[in-house]
Amino acid sequence: MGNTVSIQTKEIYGSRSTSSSGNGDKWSESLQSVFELVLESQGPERTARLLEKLTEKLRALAQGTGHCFNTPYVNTIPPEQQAPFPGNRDIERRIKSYIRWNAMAMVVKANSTTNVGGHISTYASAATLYEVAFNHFLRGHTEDFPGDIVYFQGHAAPGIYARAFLEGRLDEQKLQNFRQELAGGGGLSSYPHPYLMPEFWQFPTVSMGLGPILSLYQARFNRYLQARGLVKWKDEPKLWAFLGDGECDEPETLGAITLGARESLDNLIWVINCNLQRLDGPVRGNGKIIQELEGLFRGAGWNVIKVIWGTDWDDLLAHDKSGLLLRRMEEAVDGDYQKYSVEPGSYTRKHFFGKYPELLELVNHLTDDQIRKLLRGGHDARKMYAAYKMAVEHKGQPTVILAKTVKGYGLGEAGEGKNISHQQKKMNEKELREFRERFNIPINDDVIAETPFYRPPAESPEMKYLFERRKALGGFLPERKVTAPPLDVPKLDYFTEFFKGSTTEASTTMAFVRLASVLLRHKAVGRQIVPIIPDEARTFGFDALFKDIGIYSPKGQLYDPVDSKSLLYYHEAKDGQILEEGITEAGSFASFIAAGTSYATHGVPMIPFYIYYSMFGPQRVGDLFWLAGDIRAKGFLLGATAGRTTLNGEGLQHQDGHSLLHASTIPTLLAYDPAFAYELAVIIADGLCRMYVDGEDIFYYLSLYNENYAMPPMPAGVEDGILKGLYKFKPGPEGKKLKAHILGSGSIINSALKAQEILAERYDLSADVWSATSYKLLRTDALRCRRWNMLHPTATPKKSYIETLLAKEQGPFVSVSDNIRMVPDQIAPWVPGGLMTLGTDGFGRSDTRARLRRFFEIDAESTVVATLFALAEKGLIEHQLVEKAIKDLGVDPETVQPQIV
Ligand SMILES: Cc1ncc(C[n+]2csc(CCOP(=O)(O)OP(=O)(O)O)c2C)c(N)n1
Ligand SMILES: [Mg+2]
Repeated sequence: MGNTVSIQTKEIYGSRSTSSSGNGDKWSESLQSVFELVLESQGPERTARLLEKLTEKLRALAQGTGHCFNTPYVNTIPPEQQAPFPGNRDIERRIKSYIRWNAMAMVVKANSTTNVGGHISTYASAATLYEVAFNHFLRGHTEDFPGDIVYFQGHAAPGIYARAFLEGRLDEQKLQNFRQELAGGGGLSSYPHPYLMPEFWQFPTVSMGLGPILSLYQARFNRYLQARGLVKWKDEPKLWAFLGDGECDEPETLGAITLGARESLDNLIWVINCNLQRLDGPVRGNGKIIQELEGLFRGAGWNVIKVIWGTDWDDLLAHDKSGLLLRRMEEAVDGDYQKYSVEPGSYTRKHFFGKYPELLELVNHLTDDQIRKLLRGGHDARKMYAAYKMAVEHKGQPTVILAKTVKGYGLGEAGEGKNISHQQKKMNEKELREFRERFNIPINDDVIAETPFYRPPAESPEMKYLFERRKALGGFLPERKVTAPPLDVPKLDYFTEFFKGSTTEASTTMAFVRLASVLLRHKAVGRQIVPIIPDEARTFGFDALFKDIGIYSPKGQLYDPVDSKSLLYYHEAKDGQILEEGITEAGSFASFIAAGTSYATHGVPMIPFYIYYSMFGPQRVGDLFWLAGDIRAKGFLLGATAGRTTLNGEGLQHQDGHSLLHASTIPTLLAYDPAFAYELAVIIADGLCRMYVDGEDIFYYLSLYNENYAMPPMPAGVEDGILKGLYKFKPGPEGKKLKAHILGSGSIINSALKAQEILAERYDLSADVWSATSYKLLRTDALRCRRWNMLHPTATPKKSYIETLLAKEQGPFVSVSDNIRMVPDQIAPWVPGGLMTLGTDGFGRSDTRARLRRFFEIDAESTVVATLFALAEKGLIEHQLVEKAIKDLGVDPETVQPQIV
């Protein structure tokens, strides 16, 4: 990769006779003459290589001479190397204009009667980027081609809808109801949301930064599927991600780009719309976003194609004998360029060209209006076509295209290039007329104020062309089609070893690793499993799988691993099954999403098991969790080493007691907190069936703990309770005076069981111990019933599972878990007589489990005290007995409570 010095066209450099500084520097002039001679005789590519070599030598001599990852501020593709545009420019321009109009009309119309918002200026700046791609590059799904994968920039959605309207895929009523999804006849979602438009959108993108990272890991997942022989494509699909320049400030956008080069993802193309603006103002007013991004991407090993200037500028550059035009281009900052896009041509003449008299001469032949219309590269279909062509043909590296545009292009006074452009959603009649004139939209004066949609007649050349192009490219985009066959998932009896229990102590994490290895051997689903880990396999015991199934690496293993003689050696393989992502929860989650949506993206159902430190789950990458619901991902998330006190030594930043609450906020995520190996097996077996046989678009979160204890055998008939969220695990002894119930979950069920013994032995109390596997599911079921009862007030009321289950029980209810109290509190309204909750609210800290559990008051003794207090509160025992228990059990009533404000 030539990333030190780049050579531009002969037009730029070839005819220069004086040094660009013009200060008579002899050395500079001599170098310039030699350079021109070499260029003349050797051509640009060889000259570039020679210069690179010389620069390397110079660096060796002068330490600290920095690398330069930038090329001059001109197009990467010189005019003479530009592929000719094969389309009909006039027709394409007209189609694009109609789409522009409809996209604008959709937003203006919606906001004339509602306040639903919408964006005009993003698509206005990106129209050419999209249209050239739609007419010439983006390939649809056909019988023998899976279709290219396209991430559309969220705020450009109106333009994508407008095109689908011309294509006849969306009707006028749908457009009319843009952002009014609950209106009669249905509407269109604000942004790309597969959850809301499951046959249209494939990839949610509007939370900025998520589209880019998803596309990267999706590109790599496509390679993974091929390497493992799970798909066989004659022609590999390309992945296109259309992004904003402001979006590049999100760490998720750029944080993983080295993956693209490291794994040679030449199936990936990013198109960054560099309109120089974000929402409030310029992206880099005092600098140049294109140059900054170029440096970053080149440094990360990407192929970078800059499309800065339109064709009109080629001529000016070719006639610039002084080199001053390039210099002026380099000098002006993005804040200046933004101003040139809003001011008249006379301003640009004076302030841009006017800085050097030679440049004024260069544009003498142009009127102010012509100067104003000098196109930026991203608005020139010919330039964009050449860039895309180069990108799709490029081998060995991903490509990023940096296309310079104007935000709100074509909106004129209504918001072209202005700082308020992003928010513009209304246009007055005068502005509408100007827009119509500028883009030649055949709409009459008498109706223009109503901003009617425009679709050319079916037999018009535009419509014929549009359909012909899409037909040639295989069909329409975007389109979400689910074709995956159901999987022959294992039935419950496949997991019998987990139902027998074991006297050898084990944690639920260990049970999960065992279960995963059993599943990996299953003939129908074993190959579909995608284990994903962010560098914690050895913590969880997942390294046991390294040897057998290998870690995916496109290069295989080029070295002899230091631990090659060990059973758990670090085994990389070209067809490895594990995705070992390194320390990136965002990247790992992106892989989870790629695998979990493979049923829809590729028609190949894959089953991701993503295991990670639970603290670095939704708290760290919550937005991706939310997106997983939107995109209808399936699979299992395993939050390992969960529990504020169960993970004891790691302290405040690691000890998680709230992931289950976060997980409860995701509508399609089933959140479980299993205590025993058999619960894990029942939940996973059911999940496999619901997701991969019944076709439910749901996904699972399971807490896993690292505390070892004997795993009990499964009591009879508890499967349904496990799945619904609660069942009686161990009834208290018969013949006691008092009765109570303790709901335990995860490894803290052991506190409940020990409390059960103490209560029986010392306080003549029989406490039933229940395993609460999912407070979330209990709550949603109860809410559902309550709503139904409210809306059917005279019908026989429905009873939720929890109400039915607890109705016949006597005595108070206490819950104890290694999570904050809000997790069990979710069911409090439906527990007869209320719920006394113990939990780990407050920051964690390092200590022994025993001390931490006493500190957070979730150990057996604290549970006993809480149970007795609950009885006292109900008047069933004297408060003095509680005080006695506090003393007897050595609980200090005056210790400081964990801080919660
Ligand atoms: C994570 C996130 N933060 C903030 C926003 C709000 N937002 C929407 S668009 C926008 C500006 C986008 O600028 P840019 O990426 O340059 O896109 P352009 O519209 O200019 O093409 C912002 C801040 C968002 N959608 N997502
Ligand atoms: Mg922008």
